[in-house]
Amino acid sequence: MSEQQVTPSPLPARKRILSGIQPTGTPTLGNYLGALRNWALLQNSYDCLYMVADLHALTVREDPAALRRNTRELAALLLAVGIDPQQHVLFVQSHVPAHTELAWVLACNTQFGELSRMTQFKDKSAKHPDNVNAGLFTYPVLMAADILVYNADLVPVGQDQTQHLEIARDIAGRFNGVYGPTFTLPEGYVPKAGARVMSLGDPSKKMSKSDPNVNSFVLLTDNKDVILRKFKRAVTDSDGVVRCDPAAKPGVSNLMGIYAAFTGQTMEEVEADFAGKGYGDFKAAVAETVADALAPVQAEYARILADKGYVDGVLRTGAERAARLAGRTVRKVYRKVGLLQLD
Ligand code: AQP
Repeated sequence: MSEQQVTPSPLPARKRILSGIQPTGTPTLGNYLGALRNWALLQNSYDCLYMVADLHALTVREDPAALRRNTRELAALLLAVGIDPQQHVLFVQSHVPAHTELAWVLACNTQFGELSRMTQFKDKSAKHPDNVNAGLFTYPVLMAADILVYNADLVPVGQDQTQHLEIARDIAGRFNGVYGPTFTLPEGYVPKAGARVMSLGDPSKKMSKSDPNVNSFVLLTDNKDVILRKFKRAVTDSDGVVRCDPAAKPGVSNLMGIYAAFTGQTMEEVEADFAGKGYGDFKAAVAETVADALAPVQAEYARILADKGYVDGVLRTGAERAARLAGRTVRKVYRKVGLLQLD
């Protein structure tokens, strides 16, 4: 055999993706279809950083014990949907101080006017008029820091978050202009199958885990009976035909979207399958499909959550790896803006 070693040519560097989810409660079917299911798939093509965004959750008053519990449970759920902590990085935002360190510098490079135009600030302050705090206002700066601190190339965004990505790009571009090339300008990544799931109680609103109406959402941890009951009560219309028409039939169209997201069917195929059948049969079929799809995730979740030491170990390693990447950016930024660094 020849002594000569064959050096494999290096693989092309993969693009980096960052995404986060707030531990404001148990994720819903909306979080799953709109984000988590895609997060697992993206791991095949990108280097992924996934974070439990606990600092963002503080913009709304959270019960401290619930926040702590939700944070660990959410990490366990992310592992259960298939996030691979060996190949990718899974961490909790507050475990990596570089996010808040960078956020301050970025805040000093963000204009009051641009933050005042953010629609989410207007929406959330209307929703919580008794707690319009400064964190709610500067939230987009922290989000920009989350993205820029890792020089993420891509950020999966839903329609409601495009404004946040825009402001992150604006801040990065401005900083690069003043201090020289520092940050990668992140692009939005629109997932191929990124269904927006609407509330079961009011299909004009998105399904949200913090909705006070528990019948408006399906939680990823709901058992089959609960899922069947919630879909049975879902708001539809009086015309009794399973047909997709989001403007005239938002409730039925939403249920069709959920069904199609799991079966992989087109809306036409769903319509054909339920032609001549009533809403009762249709809702039961949607509920069965959802419950069957969630069952393996739920079993895996229970198994992982039972091993608290494992979950915490994953988060500790994830924080160390994230901090190494993020620390480099913060040091560079501190140097560029003129903060004295000691040898
Ligand atoms: N209804 C939805 N349909 C599709 N995608 C959704 N996402 C949220 N709701 C839907 C996506 O889930 C990811 C994580 O969201 P988040 O928890 O960080 O914040 P959110 O968007 O505010 O989600 P919720 O459930 O509505 O939380 P609360 O009630 O706390 O405000 C994001 O990618 C989001 O697009």
